[in-house]
Amino acid sequence: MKVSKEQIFEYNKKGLENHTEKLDFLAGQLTKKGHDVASIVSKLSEFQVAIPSWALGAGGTRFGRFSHFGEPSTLEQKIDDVGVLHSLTQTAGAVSLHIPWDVPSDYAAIKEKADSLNIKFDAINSNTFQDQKDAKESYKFGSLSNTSQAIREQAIQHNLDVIKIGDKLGSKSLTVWLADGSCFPGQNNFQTAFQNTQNSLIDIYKGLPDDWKLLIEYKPFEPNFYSTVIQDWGASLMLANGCGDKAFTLVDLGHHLPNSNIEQIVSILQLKGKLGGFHFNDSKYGDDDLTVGSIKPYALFLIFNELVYGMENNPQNPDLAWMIDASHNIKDPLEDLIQSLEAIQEAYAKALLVDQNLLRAAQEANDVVKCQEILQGAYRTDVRPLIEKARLNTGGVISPINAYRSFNVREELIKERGRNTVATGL
Ligand SMILES: [Mn+2]
Repeated sequence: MKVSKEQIFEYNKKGLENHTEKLDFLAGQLTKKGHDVASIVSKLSEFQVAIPSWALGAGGTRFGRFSHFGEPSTLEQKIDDVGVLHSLTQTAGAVSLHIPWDVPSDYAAIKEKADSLNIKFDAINSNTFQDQKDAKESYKFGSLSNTSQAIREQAIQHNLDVIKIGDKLGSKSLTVWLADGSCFPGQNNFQTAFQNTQNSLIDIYKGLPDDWKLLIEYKPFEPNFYSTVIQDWGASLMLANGCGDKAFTLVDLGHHLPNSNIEQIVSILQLKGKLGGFHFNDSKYGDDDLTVGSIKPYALFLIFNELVYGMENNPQNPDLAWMIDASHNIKDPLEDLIQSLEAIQEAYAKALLVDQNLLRAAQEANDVVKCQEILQGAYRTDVRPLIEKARLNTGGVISPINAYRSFNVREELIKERGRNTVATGL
């Protein structure tokens, strides 16, 4: 299934007049306020978010999984699906693979396919949170932190193998998320578990090519419910600092206890040059992996406001690896991802409308009311015409969900792949 340029052209014709009318009005208003509309639109066009390979199939819960039919069952098909997303939205120009779920059988063919669809290979993810078929050792009681040297060595070797796979595809970073921890008080010696993890990460770090980064992701709980070895940004940052300059903290929006101030976390990590990547999702209670922006869009905007500030003011922080880390079991996975991509772009566009000079002046004057007015003024702006324009400028469609449905993408995928396909992943 491929969406052709002709299809997109014909589709856009129908909505063009309405779009232009809305854009002209908004652009006029924004220009009067001193915004450079063309520059905002071009920043939106440039912003690319990686799609995790596992989100292309319906997500599961520990109670069950409902297939959405026509799911990709091979890596080739997963890349095809990202290609569909990218051709509609022009903002999904990268894929993030999970090993061992996505080991290519033919590297040249996979690279060629991705190139032809303008898809890059972003951060590659290792997996030591479940046992693999034929594995000698089990991760039941942890991987990089395990008390057994043989188990730690197996987990380290897996990460080194993942780096090699990523290197062949053009990835430039390895993301490590560990499920390691304990379910009951007394089960783990916290210090031993942390020190083992540090030493294991150093061994992995030594295997990184010079131009690679190691991204260390944290999460407070689940699947362990008493302690997690890398529980928060502080633990992640200590481990990254213990590895070296190429190691960074990765923030996943859903990996926080309720009401954590995530915008403050990303802000200070950028100040210290240690924010390596960001995973998007949304949640009501825990790591719910809900569609980005579906529950707390204002919180997402506040996070983006800090990310934009950091991108503009913190040259000491490297470019970030952006990835959606969400998937649900009752939506069409591709529609879910389109909604997430749109929510990300909306939050980004609104953050770009915050007048940083005006905000700084209000902060200096301790004008608390003005500070809030500036942030909420940007947030309340309907920026959708800007996003439509960014998509149109790069060959995408005005309205991705609407186009996806009118092109009958899912029906076509079911015709090609059948109803009983199941994507690899959780
Ligand atoms: Mn994540």
